[in-house]
Amino acid sequence: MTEKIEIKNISEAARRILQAVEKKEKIIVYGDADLDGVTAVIICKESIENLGGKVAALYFPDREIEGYGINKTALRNLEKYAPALILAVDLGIGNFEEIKIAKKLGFSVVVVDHHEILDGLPEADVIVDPKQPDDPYPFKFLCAAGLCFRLAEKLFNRQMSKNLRESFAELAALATLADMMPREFENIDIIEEGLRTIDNSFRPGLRTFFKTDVLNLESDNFNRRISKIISVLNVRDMKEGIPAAYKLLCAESASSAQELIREFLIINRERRDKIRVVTEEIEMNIAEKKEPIIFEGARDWELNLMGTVASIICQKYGKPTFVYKTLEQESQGTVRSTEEINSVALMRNCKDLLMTYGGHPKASGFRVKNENLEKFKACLIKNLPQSK
Ligand SMILES: [Mn+2]
Repeated sequence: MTEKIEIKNISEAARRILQAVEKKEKIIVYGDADLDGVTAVIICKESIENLGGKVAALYFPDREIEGYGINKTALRNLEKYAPALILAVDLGIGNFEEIKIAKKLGFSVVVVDHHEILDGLPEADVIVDPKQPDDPYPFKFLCAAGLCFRLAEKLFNRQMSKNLRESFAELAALATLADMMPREFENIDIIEEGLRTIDNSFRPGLRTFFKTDVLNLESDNFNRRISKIISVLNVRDMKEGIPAAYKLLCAESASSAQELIREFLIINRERRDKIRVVTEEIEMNIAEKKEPIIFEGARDWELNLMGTVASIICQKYGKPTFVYKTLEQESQGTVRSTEEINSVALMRNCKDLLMTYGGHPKASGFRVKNENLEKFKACLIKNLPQSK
């Protein structure tokens, strides 16, 4: 039998985590606060616990306050756990400086990410990211939860219980859909496997969507229900460092799950109104401009709306769209781009003007000092691939 090609370093990551479990090292699971990150964190946390390990802390950076990824505020908050193993999921691949600091503080760092590789790799102990140029694994488009599902398979070495596997597949399926990964190859398998059991999920936070009329759906269209579930789970609400989606997916009873869902539906409605206001403001701003990109920001926009707003504008106008919130010293922004223009590659041309940047070709982000905003915009326009 031929040896199956593996995702680069996935066995190494599993080995390092198992070692931490065995030696009773403290483990911190550190993930992005979006649905992909949250589900990736849950898969890792429950894997470690089922293997007899202890998770000392979970950490989700608050984008409004700390920004994206591993950041200095977070490291200051986590310093008290060192020495410990940080398992960073759905982020980390662009955190060169921060991972260096983490290592100095006494942390080991394992990164499981699926974002674009920037200029080289951070100095983490183990890096799993299928976008690494020398990763032989043929499929490059697993979401972070999908990668963690594969990592869990390694951790359990075919001894994963049926229940656990079903539950992880459900989470990975939702994340694959929510992160809008291409529906091809392995992703199709994950989606099919996960959606097969989701209506009977052992998680009250999922089962409740099917067993009650909490969504108020007149029709019983399965696909509509799934996209409704994802929109509820996508609610950007963070309390005491825990994202809403985590609370719901880990809810312990049907009644608490129902209560949370009702709360999130209200938050989502308010959010939709806010999105409409910002979108209209941008459309007025750009009405007179004839620029090849859309580059708009303000001080009073909420950072957590920027992604959705940028998606709407980008789709409507067909131009790379940079939407940012201006803070005291710097601006933080979200990018949505067209099929033709890789936003990460475009920003790479301007990286000297940026504090950080990264993400996916069609969806990414950046941080820039306010004094460099205009230069950054000019640089982007200058570096646009010439079309037609
Ligand atoms: Mn992701």
